[in-house]
Amino acid sequence: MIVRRSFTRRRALGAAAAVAGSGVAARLSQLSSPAAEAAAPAHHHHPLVPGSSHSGFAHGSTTVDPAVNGFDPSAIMRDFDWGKTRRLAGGRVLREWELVATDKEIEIVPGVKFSAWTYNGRVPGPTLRAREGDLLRIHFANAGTHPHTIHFHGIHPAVMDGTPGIGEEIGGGLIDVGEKFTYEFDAQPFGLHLYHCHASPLAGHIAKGLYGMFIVDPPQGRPHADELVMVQNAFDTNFNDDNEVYAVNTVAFHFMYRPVRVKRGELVRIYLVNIVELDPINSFHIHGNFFHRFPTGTLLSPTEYTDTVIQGQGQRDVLELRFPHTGKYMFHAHKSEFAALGWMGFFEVVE
Ligand SMILES: [Cu+2]
Repeated sequence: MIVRRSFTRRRALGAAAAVAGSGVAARLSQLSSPAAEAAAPAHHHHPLVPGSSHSGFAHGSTTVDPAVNGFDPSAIMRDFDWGKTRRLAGGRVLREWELVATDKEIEIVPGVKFSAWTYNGRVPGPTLRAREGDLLRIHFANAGTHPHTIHFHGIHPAVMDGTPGIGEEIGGGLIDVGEKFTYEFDAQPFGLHLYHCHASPLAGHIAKGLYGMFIVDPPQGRPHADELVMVQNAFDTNFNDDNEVYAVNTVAFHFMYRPVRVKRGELVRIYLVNIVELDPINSFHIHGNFFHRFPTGTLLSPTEYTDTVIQGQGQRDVLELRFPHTGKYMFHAHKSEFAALGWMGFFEVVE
């Protein structure tokens, strides 16, 4: 008789062979021998050393074909949606977006599917970007199979908050299947924010993929830079209230195979958000470089010069750096367990 134990990342990855019935375990162990190492307490070597004999990445595995999902984590990194704009009488800029919630199966590791709920068919949703003081209208349509909302971080009237039970008198609050609502508010304050569904159970709706980045630029803008979007996310593939797959922009290990190419000496600005459910913290660490940290992006001077940042859920930071040397540098969660389960990648610094 075959006893099938449920697949949990903490106990099963170290013995992936014992759970061969689980596609996730099999795929992850195939992709990543460091995962197995991280889960095995007897091992003490660093699981993240690229090219070491313990690294499983050079064995022909690759990332998910972007054509499968209809979105590409690399493209998302430099994709900013400024909306449809027009100038109002008085000179103010109006920005408008259409966001549609849909159910969609996505692939988060080659061979591992996840039944997601999405904004506009992608996880994370589009990175909405505005300038402080703009008037914003987000036309939301719920084409999914559950009631949803869009809850924006920022400063706005209660009825525009996307919270169930609030704003129902004007058609807001929870937006039923087939219903629509337009959120309208001013872009403020400048900084790095986010949006996500606020239907309950909240953890369930966020974990399914209904979130995205919301950037408000300061009125005077920020210095020109190569700007990168990094949404730290994770997936509970078997609904056991524990994540099995971690990533930046959804596809585990994607940036191991498609390094983020940047220019030596050029200013790089990273918009970093943690939206991971079910874990209290996440983190970002870069090898061989240091960055300036602007918490929430709401002040124009950095508060820290470091190489690691810890974030709770919903926390975000703007990070700025210049790479003085060419070459490949890892970035990964300095929560090694998450790194081993997909949250790691490379910068490739070129002349
Ligand atoms: Cu929802």
